[in-house]
Amino acid sequence: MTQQITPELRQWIVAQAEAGHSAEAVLQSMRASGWDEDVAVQAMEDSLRDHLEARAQAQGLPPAVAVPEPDLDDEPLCLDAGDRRVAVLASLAQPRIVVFGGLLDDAECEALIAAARPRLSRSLTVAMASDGEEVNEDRTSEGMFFTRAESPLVARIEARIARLLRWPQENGEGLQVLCYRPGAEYKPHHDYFDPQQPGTPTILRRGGQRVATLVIYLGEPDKGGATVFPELQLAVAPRRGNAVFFSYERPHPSTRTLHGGAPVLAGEKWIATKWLREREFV
Ligand code: PD2
Ligand code: ZN
Repeated sequence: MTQQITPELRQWIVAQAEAGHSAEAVLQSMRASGWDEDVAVQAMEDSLRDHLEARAQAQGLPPAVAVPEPDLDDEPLCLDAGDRRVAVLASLAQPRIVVFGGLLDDAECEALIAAARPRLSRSLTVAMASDGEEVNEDRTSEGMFFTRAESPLVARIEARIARLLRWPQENGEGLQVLCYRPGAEYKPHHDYFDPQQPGTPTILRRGGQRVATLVIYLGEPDKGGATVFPELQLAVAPRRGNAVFFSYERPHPSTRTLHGGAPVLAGEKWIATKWLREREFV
């Protein structure tokens, strides 16, 4: 017999949480009144998620959307990315941040750098106010974009990322390669497009919002150059072949995904960034 999750049950779950009862305690009482464990867990997850979302929207936040998410359910040490196994080195649930080890091998990093190097120019950021691109003093790196599946190497890496993050390859922007020389940095920012800016509706026509970022380290500096999350006091070391992933379910600072590239102090830092959109990026 299937057990019905009624509005009354949902309200009861929310009331328990608001009264400060732990998830474990609520689950225990549901089990004691005859609820199947899986049904109870699902009912709790759905009720609390919907309740929090209603509250967020009542406060004027933009709606939450689905985001890419690697499969960390059984606390794996490694994930199958199709043609490669990728290590899970660290993860944070809220905001969702995952550090991966060995996403690319040394030869792949070298090949991406070699293909990008002759095409570098001073990085532009999307100029939100005018919907064009402009040189930005907050971003003192040099960069270039590959088009999607531009070469067999780029296509292979994109397929690996799609499998790892369980997000369609066509929802990705082209890989961007950046080089930071000593002194270069990327000041803290959010990667989503600010809904308040006049240029944003035009940008969103190409596949909706950005919902996640994967920064892959291709070349290590000798010192400095961490990817930093100032609100979390988290710094990810830029080790070659590793990557940091983070997602943001709404274009709002409440996601606490403010992040930057700390100044390179010695040597050169090379990265490839993959930004993931809600829908196919055209
Ligand atoms: O280079 C980085 O660590 C970095 C920091 C912040 C890259 C990006 N943002 C990005 O490409 O969005
Ligand atoms: Zn960024």
